[in-house]
Amino acid sequence: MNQESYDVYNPADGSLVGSVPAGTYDDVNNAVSIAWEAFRSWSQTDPLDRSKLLFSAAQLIRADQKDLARLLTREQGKPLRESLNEVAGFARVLEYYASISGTMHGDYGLSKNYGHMMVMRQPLGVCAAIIPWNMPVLIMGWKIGPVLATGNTMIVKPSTTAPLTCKALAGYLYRVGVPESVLQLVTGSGEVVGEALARHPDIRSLSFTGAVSTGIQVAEHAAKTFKKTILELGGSDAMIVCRDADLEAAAKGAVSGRFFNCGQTCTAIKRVFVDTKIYAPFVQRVRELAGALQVGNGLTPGVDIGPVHTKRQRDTIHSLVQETVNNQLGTVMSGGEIPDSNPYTMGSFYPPTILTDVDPDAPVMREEVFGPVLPISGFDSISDAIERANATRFGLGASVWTHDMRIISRATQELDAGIVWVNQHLRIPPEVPFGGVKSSGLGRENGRYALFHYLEEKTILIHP
Ligand code: TXE
Repeated sequence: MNQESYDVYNPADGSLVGSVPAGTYDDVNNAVSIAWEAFRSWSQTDPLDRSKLLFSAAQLIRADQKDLARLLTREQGKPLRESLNEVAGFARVLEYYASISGTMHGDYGLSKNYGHMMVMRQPLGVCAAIIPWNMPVLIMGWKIGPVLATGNTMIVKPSTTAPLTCKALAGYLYRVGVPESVLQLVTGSGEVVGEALARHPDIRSLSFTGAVSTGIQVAEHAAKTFKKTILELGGSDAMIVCRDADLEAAAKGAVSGRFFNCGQTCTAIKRVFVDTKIYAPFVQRVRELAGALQVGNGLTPGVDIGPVHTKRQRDTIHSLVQETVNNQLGTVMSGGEIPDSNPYTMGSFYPPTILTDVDPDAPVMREEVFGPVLPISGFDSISDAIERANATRFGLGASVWTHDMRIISRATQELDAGIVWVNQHLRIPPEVPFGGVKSSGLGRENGRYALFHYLEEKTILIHP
């Protein structure tokens, strides 16, 4: 048993939040053996019994939502209100999969030549998940919900820097009767635990959420060991605001869609394209709304934006902004500099930043900016807007703000994205598939679509 551990710190003030074991290759090997042993009996359980366990865990989690949310805010940084929603979102995902766990039947046909033709759907076996730090709780829910519902077993590597709430949540599943061997968490670094999971020959599925560069490495290892793979690698979502849009709703949508979770959301609005006819009033309103946002420790009541999760992430964000501004590829309307005052000197905070008249080739348009930075630029025609929205290697989400059915029809067909919103952004119900195209990844999570990933078809032909 590995005894080494490492500490987890609060990004708002550097205080110690807790510590977890630093997992090793041996820990992963051991977990895989345990998970296969557990699979024998767990895969034979009745879907209804698995549903009952998921419903019970969700109920307990909802009862302790406040304590769990405080822990999430302390280790991740996000405002308490957002943590409360994320914990409730985790419970909702469990409830959703509990409600559909018994619905994945096979298929049947009768043939004169071949007899009874049946298609049986069986769980894969041992599955693995690698979780990021930005939405650690909700994303763990997306990955474990369909796995447990389908009778698979799972090994989860939580985010290295935000593993504590995930660990606590697993404890609720154990309390209601999910065996610890069915859902195991191995904490530690991506380079050791994550890579060991990706390389392991006896893991049948790998679901990864994180950076594109890491996703490529993980996918290479997974391909060599024939794992079914889901990759969710972030995005650079465009928001297109047309001249007939409800300006107030669009401005509010831009601010919440960008600054929620301190901008660290895969489907955050990362580029805004506004019809030049309404550019000035739109930008003005966005500036007013963003100016009212309170930056501070996520536990302080009234705070809207917590710290960026790590100093390294903050440095990356700031350098993309500086590179854009220094090369005159955009103008700072607000933010853009880190103030030498509280709370900025206490933790890795970054001010809500708005950049206007941003060039399509600016670094803040080209790269995924994982922080509170909103680049805005004008467009003259919807063709131009769609072309610019698609001019990125990413393709996770996009939104169009209009009530013109011709534009809605065109944009929903032509935007290269896994999800297209109309007059809203960033909302992801558990019932519908979630995932991207192009460099945003492969495969889909959520909805009954995820159940197909975790079940394999077996053909049975019975000649009478
Ligand atoms: O991600 P990493 P980072 C994007 C976002 C962000 C950037 C870097 O743009 O600025 O990625 O974030 C584990 N083998 N997204 O560096 O490293 C790691 O421990 C296997 C978008 O934090 O990809 C963690 O559990 N696993 C994204 C997980 O991978 C490895 C959410 C993600 O970390 C590994 C997060 C390896 N070699 C970042 N190296 C989204 N899709 O929303 C690391 N990990």
